[in-house]
Amino acid sequence: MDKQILKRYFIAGPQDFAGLTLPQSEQRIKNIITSGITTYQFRDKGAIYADDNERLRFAQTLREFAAQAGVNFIVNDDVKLTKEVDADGVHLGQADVQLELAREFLPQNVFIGLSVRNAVEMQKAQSSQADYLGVGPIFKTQSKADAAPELGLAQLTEILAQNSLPTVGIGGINLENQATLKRTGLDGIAMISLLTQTTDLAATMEIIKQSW
Ligand code: 3NM
Repeated sequence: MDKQILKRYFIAGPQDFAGLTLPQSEQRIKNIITSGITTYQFRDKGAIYADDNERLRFAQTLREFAAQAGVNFIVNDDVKLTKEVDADGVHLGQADVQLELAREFLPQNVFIGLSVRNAVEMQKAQSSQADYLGVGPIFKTQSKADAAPELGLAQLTEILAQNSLPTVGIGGINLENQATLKRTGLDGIAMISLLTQTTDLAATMEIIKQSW
């Protein structure tokens, strides 16, 4: 896997656009996909669709849009959907379908990301079949209700010292702390609210691009 694609990693689903309709969320995600990100992760926790077909169509539309924009498309958790939309990758949490099973189920060229939340998980992940890791939460996040305790910069640096896989950092990343993270050895930053809640997407992306 080319770790460059982790640089500016955007995550979102309809739940990240409070009060917007599905078509409105779709448009917002499309705007962010073309703003300068390198990867988009489709993560639709708790989203309400009319039926499974509507969800599949929504994911398929964004998958095709990302492909046209030259942005990698990763599905959160759902290996079946990953295959259905021919995604570039899938991202799994520690409690999701086991990595080995996902590896067997998915075509070989589909890469697999794994969330790690502490030193023990980081150690175990080194001998897993993960292609890349997501480590966090680094800072306090408003975007994930069941997030683990924040690592903070010192613990993040310590954990990264035992890591040899491509790794993206996540959790509470904002315009003030993103540049500092560059010095920890991460390959990229994963963001929800920094991009979904900005009032000036182009200016925000310009600042991020100076570091990432
Ligand atoms: N996963 P924001 S933190 C989806 O620690 C997610 O694994 C996390 O959102 C983890 O950029 C998180 O708004 C939410 O803080 C990140």
